[in-house]
Amino acid sequence: MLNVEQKFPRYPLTFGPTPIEKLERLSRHLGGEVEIYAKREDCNSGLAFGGNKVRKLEYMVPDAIAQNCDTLVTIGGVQSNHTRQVAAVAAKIGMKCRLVQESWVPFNDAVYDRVGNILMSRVMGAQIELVDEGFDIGVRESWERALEDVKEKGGKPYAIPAGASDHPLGGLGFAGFADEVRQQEAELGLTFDYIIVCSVTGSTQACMIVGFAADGRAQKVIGIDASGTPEQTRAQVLKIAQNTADKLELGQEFTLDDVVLNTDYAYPAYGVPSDETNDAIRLSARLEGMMTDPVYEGKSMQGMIDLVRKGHFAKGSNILYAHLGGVPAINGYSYLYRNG
Ligand code: 5PA
Repeated sequence: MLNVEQKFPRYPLTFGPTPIEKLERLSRHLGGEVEIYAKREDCNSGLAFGGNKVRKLEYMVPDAIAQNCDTLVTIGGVQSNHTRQVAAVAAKIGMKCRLVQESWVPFNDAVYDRVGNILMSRVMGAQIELVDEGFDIGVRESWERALEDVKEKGGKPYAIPAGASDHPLGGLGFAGFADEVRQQEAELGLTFDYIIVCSVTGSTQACMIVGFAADGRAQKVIGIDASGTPEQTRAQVLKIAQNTADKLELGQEFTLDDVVLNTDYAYPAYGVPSDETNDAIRLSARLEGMMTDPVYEGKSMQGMIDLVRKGHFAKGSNILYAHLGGVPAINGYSYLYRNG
């Protein structure tokens, strides 16, 4: 047990452990040689549809409160799930929210900047600035300017980087994930041989790696890159894994070998689904009633389906698909799915 909660203060924003659901019909459809389960992080909170950022923010909120901050300031694409979750958390804890939303995705649906995540962030009262800059998970000038602007206007900003990842506390939220899964494995009477996770800003995968390393499963965490800039994502995953292990005083060294990041499914670009991504979205929706999005989870779903079909997993394997949320963005792709 990493006992993250005993070492760092956590502000509860989630419902508790997320359910694990068997995807029976998808498993059978793919030949029945492996059993597929989904861990429903997409159902983790009542805060504006939840998702993977809420776990991370649970460890940042106590820090923001301790520093007497009054405004959460973060950054993402126009249909960022992360910014929507920060807006919801700010509302919940009574802080203001300032969002920089850049043109990370070369996609031009007429309603792209009006629906889904950005719609909810506006309704929740966030102050939103649209900036015409391309995709980059690193530190952005636009975000630094927003932080300065809050200060100039007499506010006290709390800086949350893209995806709540490259932050001293960014890895803590998912460090406890593996312990939670182990507990559920004991209840289900099985062990997961592989964990599939979509990766972009990196802290979700990073801390799954840290948690599953405890029983030798670090390399069983299969990241599916959705960034299209995998070298940056891979480096950030390793950096956050190491920082988090150090913070938790695990005395453990991680190397690039521990970071399994499959780069085969991010095409054609960040935020743009391929035909195969769309097929995967439709397949899991039609067999399981489980919605995934065209930016992240559709790509990891596509990756998992493709790897099963290619026989990548040994017969009898149990596979855990981490569903990290993100469905609201699908509204920004309304024309693409006009016929289903
Ligand atoms: C996101 C990220 P990491 O960024 O922790 O690697 O997680 C990838 C990921 N699935 C996976 C969903 C639904 C996600 O939203 N979203 C970002 C956003 O701005 O929403 C940080 C990119």
